[in-house]
Amino acid sequence: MERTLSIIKPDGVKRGLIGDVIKRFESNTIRIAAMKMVHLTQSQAEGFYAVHKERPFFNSLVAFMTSGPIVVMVLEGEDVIAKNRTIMGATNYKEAAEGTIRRDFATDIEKNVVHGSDAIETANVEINYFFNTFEIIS
Ligand code: IDP
Ligand code: MG
Repeated sequence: MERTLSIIKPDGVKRGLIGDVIKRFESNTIRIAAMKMVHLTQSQAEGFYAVHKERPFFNSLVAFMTSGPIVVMVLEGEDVIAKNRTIMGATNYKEAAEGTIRRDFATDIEKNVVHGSDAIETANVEINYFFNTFEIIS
């Protein structure tokens, strides 16, 4: 059993897509093991996206991620890291497969509705960034 971090980004929350996103996880036999809504500060967003700090879009990404509340979740299931990435679709919604969250809802390469961890190591780091042991329901 694997765990991954999922975020419904500020565009998804503002546009009323929380239910749509969660429905796609639950209908794909992914279990929500933890969930909360937070509004990131600048330093919290910079810390979360630290791996991207040299990228040209970093400042814009941080501004976007602090522009409103986000919903942060721990997803649990078999092969859930890859499975979530498949359900999300490609970073650029124009390249995302039919029926993925980003293809159906994203409006911009940056404002792409959801985040998902990309590997076991990053999933662990990202889950621990937002949740302590007592907040994750086994
Ligand atoms: P991912 O979210 O699909 O894993 P990453 O490459 O890790 O994609 O990028 C993190 C986030 O940074 C993306 O989800 C998106 O919001 C933003 N981003 C990535 N590439 C670009 C870009 O070329 N322009 C603007 N924003 C970008
Ligand atoms: Mg990524």
